[in-house]
Order: sequence, then structure tokens, then C-alpha cells
Amino acid sequence: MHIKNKIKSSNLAVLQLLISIVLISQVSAQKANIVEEFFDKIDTLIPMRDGIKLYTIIYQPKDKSRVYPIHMERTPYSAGPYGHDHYAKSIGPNPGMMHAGYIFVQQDVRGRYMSEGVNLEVTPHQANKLNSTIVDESSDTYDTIEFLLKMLKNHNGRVGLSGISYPGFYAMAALPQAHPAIKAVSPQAPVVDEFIGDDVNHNGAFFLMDNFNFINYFGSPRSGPVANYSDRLTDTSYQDAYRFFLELGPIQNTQSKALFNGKSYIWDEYLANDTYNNYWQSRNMRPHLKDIRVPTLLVGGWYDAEDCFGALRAYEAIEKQNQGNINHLVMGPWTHGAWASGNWSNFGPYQFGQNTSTYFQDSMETVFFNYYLKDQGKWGLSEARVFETGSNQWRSFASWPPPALKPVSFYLSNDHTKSTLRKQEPLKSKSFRSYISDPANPVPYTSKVQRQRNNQYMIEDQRFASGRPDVLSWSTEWLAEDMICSGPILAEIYVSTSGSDMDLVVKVIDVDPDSAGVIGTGAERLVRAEVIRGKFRKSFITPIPFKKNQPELIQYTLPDILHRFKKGHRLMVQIQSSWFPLVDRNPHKFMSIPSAKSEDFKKAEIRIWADKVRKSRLVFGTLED
Ligand code: PG9
Repeated sequence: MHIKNKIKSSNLAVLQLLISIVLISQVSAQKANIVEEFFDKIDTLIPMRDGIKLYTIIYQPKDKSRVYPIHMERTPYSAGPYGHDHYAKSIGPNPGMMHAGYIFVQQDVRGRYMSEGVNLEVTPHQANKLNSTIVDESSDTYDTIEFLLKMLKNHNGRVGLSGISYPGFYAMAALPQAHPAIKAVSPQAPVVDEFIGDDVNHNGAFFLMDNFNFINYFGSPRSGPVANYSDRLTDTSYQDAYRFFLELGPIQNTQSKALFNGKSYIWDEYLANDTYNNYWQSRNMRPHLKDIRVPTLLVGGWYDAEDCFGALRAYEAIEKQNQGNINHLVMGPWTHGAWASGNWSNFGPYQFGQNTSTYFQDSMETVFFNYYLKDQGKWGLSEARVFETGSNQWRSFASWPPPALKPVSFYLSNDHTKSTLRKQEPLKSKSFRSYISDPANPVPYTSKVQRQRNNQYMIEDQRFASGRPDVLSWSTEWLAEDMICSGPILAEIYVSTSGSDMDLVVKVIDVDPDSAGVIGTGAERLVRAEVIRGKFRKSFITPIPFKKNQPELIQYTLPDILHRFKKGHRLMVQIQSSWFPLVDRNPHKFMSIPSAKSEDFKKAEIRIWADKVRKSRLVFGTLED
């Protein structure tokens, strides 16, 4: 008893000591809050033209002896911390910019967190704003800037915007009908078209796991402005995503009482819109990226599982629809938003030999904004600054894709005992390879048993898949020379199915040497992969069924690469018809998949044709060294 008390009292002393250490460190942490030291914070509500007020946080430099440009980020993920006394720990797109002399503005977009109004999924741009009730992200940005320019004293009249992913979309959406004070915009991994290549669907195939997890968090309803949303829509404490989604069954089961149960209007919209109808077309920003006079810096990651498409295709749309404007593309060895991290020197087995994220921040992002918003420094970035994977080096190009690209076709060939990938056209008059695609046993997208998406799936060794009977491989001989492939990859694959619908997944792989005395791992590293839902092969708007066992061409584009297949490696192509649970399962029956029932999901025999008549091939843009 006595000893126990002694222990208790000594524990108490330790506890008191710990509490005082925590308190002291909190006080010094508060003091050390660099943002609070150098900035004054104002929280305000800014009225839009339709009367809706958007919650806006302004960090103004305490030093009022000079004027500053405004850098703004508009976000659906909270502009907070909220309240005059609550300061963010860091502000601005990167640490260097925080100290470079800017007024930083963070805003909750319409209908999110502390802003009033209704949030729309990737708000459609309204080209004709006939009256003040017609609003969009461009008009909300415009009205915010008008207000800020009048309200703030120490600005220089110039505004820049940036953001990553959804905030990247909001930055990009400020470009059409832009406020004249906007002088520089950097959309980073912007969401550009959610049916064709970003987030929600790729070529009409529904990205089940990511959408489910995203909406579980983002889809929480609110009845008005909130500093915090209540809990997630459902408890997803599973550990094995593959098993969870397989056991879940058809996607309509996500609406069960235990799961979403109609609580997220966005999820309802995803399921209700399963063709490229007006809902998705109105959310395609590409047609609106014209008449742009503002310098733009598009940023994306080769390993971005969410919006690699968006960065590439937004750059392309601006380039094609505007003459003589300043438009740059930066593509690095990054996952979604990794360029904003403190250190990105390696990814999985790849060592980049430099910190690629701070390189971007310090020599591109900050320089871009300083130049266009403050006339400071020099801006000499080439049109496209792109990281070459496979050799780990940055390269500069006068345009993207590089002007000197030479198209080279690699044909799938079954002419020899081994299935090969050859520059020669196939010779056989009738040849195919086939597999059974079974919705009860879909091909996993990763070898890892994980709850969340395995971020490394985009560079994962595909040997876990190539051993399966429902995954087919073709590969070149060991390369005698380095081969540099660049730009988008065109896939033209002749398929037939015993069902009336099918998915096609084409994977481009770099095979490490493992033979002929060369030391290597034999790894089949994914370089690029993409899916298309077969019924959209002719039109994303009007799907059409397959005729049983009748060969047909599926032609589609895989997102760009800049990859060096080194001498001694092989180029490999793998084909499969499921990629689970990244993509929901195809029932192999022509129908609206969100209304499919368990009994609709059937096995199908898929044939991949490779002969004189049906020349299945991949076309790469190749570059001289
Ligand atoms: N990629 C995310 C997203 C944007 C828009 C819709 C759905 C998802 C994001 O990271 O913001």
C-alpha cells in the first residue's frame, strides 16, 4: 500500500512535469508560429453577385511599408483554421513563397465548410451569364477579387491563383472570363473531365475504390456553414479492399442502409450518370479554356492516380485553343500533389538523385509567381519541363508532346511460339489468344492487401498479374539500344467477347533484365496503364453492345509518358479485362452497370486478335536521344 502510494505520487510528479513541458512547448510553439509573427489575419464573408457569402481568410504581411500581390487558393477542403486568433501553421503554395512578400487568401468555395450556398460537383462553367443568378467558379473568383481589391490597402493590383486537384480545378476555372487583375495561374493536377480521365471514370469505367473512399468523406451532408463536417457516411474498417468490394457485390449495394443509403447527392449523381451525358459534358472544362490571356503553369505527376490526365489535357486544351499565350507544362515523377511535399527524392524503388519537389517549388513555382505578379527575377522556363522516367533526368522541350516525335508501332504477334511485340506486322491470317474474364475473380490492381489505394500501383512489378490465366503478355526482345517514348500512347486492339460488354485494360511495362549474364531483377515495372469500358468504344455518349464473338477494334489513348526503356530491357504489353477494385466489375452484359444485380455478372471468354487482318498494336511517339 505504502509502496503503491509512493509510486502513485512519483507518477503524479512525472505527470506534472510532462504537463508543464507540454504547456511550455505549446506556448513557445504559439510564439514560434511564423505565420502569426509575420502576418495579420482577417476572416471575412465576401458577398457574391447572387447574394451568397463566401468565407474568406486573408493573411496580410504585418510590414505595411510596401505593396504586395495577392495569391489566392479556393478550396472545398477547408480554408481554416477559422477565427481571428487561429492561424495556419504555414500558408501559400510553398515555404519559399510564404516569405516572398504576398498577401495570401484562402476561400471556402460555395457550399463547403463555412461558405454559404450549395456545392456542385466540379461546378459547370456557364459561358453565358445572362443575369446575376447565373454563377460559377469564374464569377465567384471574379467577385472575390473585386471585393479584395477594394477592401485591402497594401496590394499591387495583381492576383495569382494556384491549387492542387480540386483546388487546381478551382484555379483553372478562374481562367475563362477572368478578372483583369489575374496575372498568373497555376492549375496543378486540375480535374478537367471526370468521365474520360480524371478521378471518377476513365473512358467510362467507374473508379470504384477511390470514389467510394472519397465520397465517404467528402459526401457528408451539412445543413449550413460548418467548421467541421460530422462523421464519414459509413464505417469502412475493412483491411482488404479487394475482399470488401468483392463481397459488396454490384455497385447498387453501396446504397444499402448500412452504407451510403442515398445520403450523398454526389454519389447518387455518379450512379445516375453512367454515360457521357450532359451531366459530365457540362463538367468538361476543356471547351472553356479559350480566350485566355493569363500566363499559366500546368503541373502534373507521372504517378498521379487521380488527375494525371487533367494536367496533360488542360495544358493541351489551352495550347490548342489560344494563340500566343504563355502556357507551360511541368510533369515530374510525382504522385498526386507530391510536388508540394518537403522531400520527394525517391518513390518505391526509384531514386531520383535530387529533391524533385523543392526543385519545382524553388525554381519554377515561386519564380513564376514572382515574375508575373511582382516583375521580380527572370522567367526562363521552357514550354515543357518534363522528367524522363527510366533515366531520372529533367528535360526541356519547346512544346508538348515534343515536336520531334516519330510514331513507332509495336504489333502484338502470335506468329512464333512465344507471343511477341514486334515492329513487323503479323503474318498469320487468323490468330487470337483468349482468357476467361470472371467477375467472381477479377484481376487485382495490386499485389498488396490494403485498405486504401496502394499509391505505388502505378509502378508496381506486374509479375503478380502476369502469372494469371486472365492476363496476357507480349514483349519485345531485349532492347539493343535505349528507346525513349514520349507523349500519349495509342492502343488499337482487336477484341471479341462471348458476352455483350467487356472492359479492356492495356498496361505498358518496362521489364528489367534478368538473363544473358545481365544483373537485374526481372521486375515487370508498370509505366502506364489505362482502361476503357468496351461499350463506349465508338461513342462515350451512345454505348453499343458487342456482337457475340465478333472481332471489333477498340481504339483509345493511354495518358502520356516520357520514359526511357534502357538497352537490355524489354518493352512488355499486358492485357486484361478487370482491374479491381480500382475499377468496378463489368458484368459482360450490355446494360447500365449501376443497376446490375448479382445475377447479371457472368463469365465471358475474351479474345485478343493479332493477325494480318486484325493488326492489334500500340503506337508510341519515339524520341532521338
Ligand atoms: N482528386 C480529388 C477529387 C477532385 C474532384 C472530384 C473528386 C476527387 C482531389 O484530390 O481533390
